[in-house]
Amino acid sequence: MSILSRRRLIGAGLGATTLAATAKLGAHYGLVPPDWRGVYGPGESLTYAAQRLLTSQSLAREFPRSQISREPFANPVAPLGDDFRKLQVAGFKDWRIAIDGMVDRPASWLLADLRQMPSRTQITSLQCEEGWNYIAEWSGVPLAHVLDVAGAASQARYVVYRSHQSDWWDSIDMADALHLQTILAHTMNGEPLPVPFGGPVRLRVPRQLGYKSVKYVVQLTVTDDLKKFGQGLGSAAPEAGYAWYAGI
Ligand SMILES: Nc1nc2c(c(=O)[nH]1)N[C@H]1C(S)=C(S)[C@@H](COP(=O)(O)O)O[C@H]1N2
Ligand SMILES: [Mo]
Repeated sequence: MSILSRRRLIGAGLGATTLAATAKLGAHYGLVPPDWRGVYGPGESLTYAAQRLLTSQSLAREFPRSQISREPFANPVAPLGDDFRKLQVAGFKDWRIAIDGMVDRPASWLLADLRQMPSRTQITSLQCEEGWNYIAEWSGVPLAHVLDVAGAASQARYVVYRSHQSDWWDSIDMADALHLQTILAHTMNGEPLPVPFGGPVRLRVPRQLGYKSVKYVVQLTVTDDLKKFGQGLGSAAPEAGYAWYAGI
């Protein structure tokens, strides 16, 4: 994109001439979030388009060890059910993560496979939309690595991810999916990721609010179209009134 058209897009937003004009430009550049028709739709489009243009490569803040929270807060989750318990009792040795959709090599990996893959360690903050946050060290496989191993298509635009908790699913665009801080975290503060924090594996998306860091991930689907999933809003979050794009 040329600097001039960048200015045009940002200028349209900052001048707030009309949100409709921004939405139109956003659509032209493929920067319209899937939930833009909601009550806050035009505003969300503006945030998403502006952040994507200005910060698509930027890093979420990383902290020194001394800043790790002594008492990280595990936000309670709905009961996990018997299937989950069985897997847990067996030490998650049969836990699988599948990848499908627009990939050359669909796969289903065991947790042990994941633990063999390259890993990145980062000390970042988890920020809930309700205002609290904590800092912890997470290690896991960069999502970019598994996308590479599976051979994600170059036309892919999003990765949809699902939890073992069937009502929890979300998606991110390729800028976040390929971002080096987006990891399938299996380790927290040097220990196997505890169940209350999403163990055995959660997707950590530190550039977005906590709800995008879905716990108990079992499936990744690469796609170019979010309309096919759920109500077509890209995530369970907008179905409950939260924004699909939750950049911080
Ligand atoms: N599967 C699943 N993932 C989830 C949730 C959940 O209830 N179920 N809660 C989300 C919300 S709202 C937040 S703020 C964070 C909380 O992460 P924490 O328990 O590590 O604090 O997890 C997110 N991921
Ligand atoms: Mo949250």
